[in-house]
Amino acid sequence: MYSKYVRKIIHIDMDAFFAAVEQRNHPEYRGKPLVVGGRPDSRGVVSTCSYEARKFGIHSAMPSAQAYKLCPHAIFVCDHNFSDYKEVSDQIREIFFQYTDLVEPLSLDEAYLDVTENKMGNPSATLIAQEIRAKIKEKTRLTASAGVSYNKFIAKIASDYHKPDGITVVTPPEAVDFISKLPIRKFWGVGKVTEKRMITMGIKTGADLQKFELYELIELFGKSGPYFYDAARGIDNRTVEPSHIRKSIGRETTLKVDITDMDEIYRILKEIADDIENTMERYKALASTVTLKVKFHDFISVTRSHTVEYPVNKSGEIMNHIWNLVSKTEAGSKPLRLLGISLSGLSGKGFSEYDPQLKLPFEESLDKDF
Ligand code: TTP
Ligand code: MG
Repeated sequence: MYSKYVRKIIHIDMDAFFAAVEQRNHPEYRGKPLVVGGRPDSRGVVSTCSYEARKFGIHSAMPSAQAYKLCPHAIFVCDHNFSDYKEVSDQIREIFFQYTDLVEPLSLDEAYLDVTENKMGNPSATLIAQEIRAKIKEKTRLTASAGVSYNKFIAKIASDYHKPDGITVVTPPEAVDFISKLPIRKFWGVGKVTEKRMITMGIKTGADLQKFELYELIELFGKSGPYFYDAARGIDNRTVEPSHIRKSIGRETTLKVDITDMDEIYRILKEIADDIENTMERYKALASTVTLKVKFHDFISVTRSHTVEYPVNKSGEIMNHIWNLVSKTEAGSKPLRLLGISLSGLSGKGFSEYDPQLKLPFEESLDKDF
């Protein structure tokens, strides 16, 4: 038995979510490679794909054209049936709330639950997770995977461990061993760039990370150092936050070819700003900080932020600030491969309500380093 202060956290994540909904709704799609996302003849990317398609190497955020090359006979669903996905999302959420009010949705198909104390008075988080998975299957005819542990970090990684339709339980005594086997990419905050850097330092797995002293990790990774130190030891005290308050609204685009032309840079940023204006409108939000992100051809990313005197939400206003920030980078001389804008310091009605629409395919790579 563990101390009563040990928390019981479940992370639930639906399997191949959009693709699974399509296969459920269209029996003729079942058992086949299926891609949901942009058209293969466009610059669009894959939102997700069925497990049959994953065997061909297709994955989220990959250009649809590349997915087509890998598997020309795959079924491409390019019109999003968003209301179907939202309906399932509401159904699973209703199931979560039967157990606890401490539910933190991360996206349409994914949530953390703190079941340390739960409405059923059930002391076993593992049994609760199994019940939830069974109820989801019964109600939606779709499968979900679950991770059960004593903190968010491990529960989330665990839910991925026996996907699809699996459950993984990691108890406190098992945690350090579990983490030692993880590829470094699995750690939250490790995107492509950090992964590359870590690998050059010989850090490939959790075990490698565990060898570093706290001061060494601070030297190497600055303010992320203490986070990596704790994570490697299975320490994560973040609480499950019931209402997921959006902290930023942003969008980024990886360009088809690297560019230096300032007119072209302006045009693309304006397109992004227009898109963000629409989202801000939906949220009825205003933002006090405007951030530009650029990634150069050598994969070096730079962000520049500006906190504005008068909060903004219109594309024109956003562009005024962004264009100023562009001049503080090497854009124009050094070839660019990615452009992004993000607004934070949000205020106003509506924005605090989680909006899954933000995780649609045109939102390209969800770079964890941003
Ligand atoms: P995920 O849970 O990341 O993926 P998934 O449910 O499709 O597959 P898995 O079995 O590995 O969990 O994302 C949930 C949904 O969010 C996914 O079905 C489609 C959407 N999505 C995008 O639109 N763009 C993306 O880049 C990602 C990662 C997901
Ligand atoms: Mg999922």
